[in-house]
Amino acid sequence: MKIFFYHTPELTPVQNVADCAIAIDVLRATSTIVTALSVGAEAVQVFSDLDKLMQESESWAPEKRLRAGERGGAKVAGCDLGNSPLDCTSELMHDRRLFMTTTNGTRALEIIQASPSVLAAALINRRAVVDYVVSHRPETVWIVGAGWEGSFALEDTVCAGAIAHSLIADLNCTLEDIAGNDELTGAVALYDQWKDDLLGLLHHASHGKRLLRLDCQDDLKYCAQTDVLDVLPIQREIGVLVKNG
Ligand code: 3SL
Repeated sequence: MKIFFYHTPELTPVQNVADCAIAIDVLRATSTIVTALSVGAEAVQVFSDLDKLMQESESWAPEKRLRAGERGGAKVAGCDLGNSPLDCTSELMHDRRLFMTTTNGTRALEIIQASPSVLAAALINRRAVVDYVVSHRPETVWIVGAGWEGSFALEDTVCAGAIAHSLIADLNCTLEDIAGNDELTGAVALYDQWKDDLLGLLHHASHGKRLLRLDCQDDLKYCAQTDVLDVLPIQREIGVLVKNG
């Protein structure tokens, strides 16, 4: 197995696909997707384009849908929700489809949607992602960070490192055996340095600081937790993620 990490959707190759592709947006899109499915959302359907989201969701009965829209960290006017995982209560989500667009995370999912196996990962569901990869043994794995508008993000990189770190232990191999590119080696080094203070790292991250300015300190605390939800979002049809199993 070879694992490649790409810091942003823009840096991800488009001419071929991996056997398994994993999108990460710790702050906060993939953390929100995992949480929404954990409390009973029927599915999460992702869009990079707000107009397309509005069009597609229009054909759903209002009691069966929710629209989540985020730009620049803030809720988009006309949507029911922004992008806080803490808004995902079972009362709200139960049996509804969450139609979602965010600045970067939904773009990361879109860029890998042609892969035969598309997963959404965050720190909160790292173990579920690792278990899937260990049991399916794909030959090539791409991990794609959402980043922020084309730039590197510490929180996505540390999560890629956390996934690789566990895979190395579970597959009983070395970093050299599985690292497909230098970015993955860098991600594992970042995780090794910060694994005991992930919340501290999120406070250093530029998007973490942006969210703190928007008063989202509880979101950071929530998203910094590791392995707390045994939920694996997997793409069932293009753009539609459901709970695996
Ligand atoms: O960029 C994104 O996709 C979002 O996750 C950003 S935010 O955390 O909702 O601000």
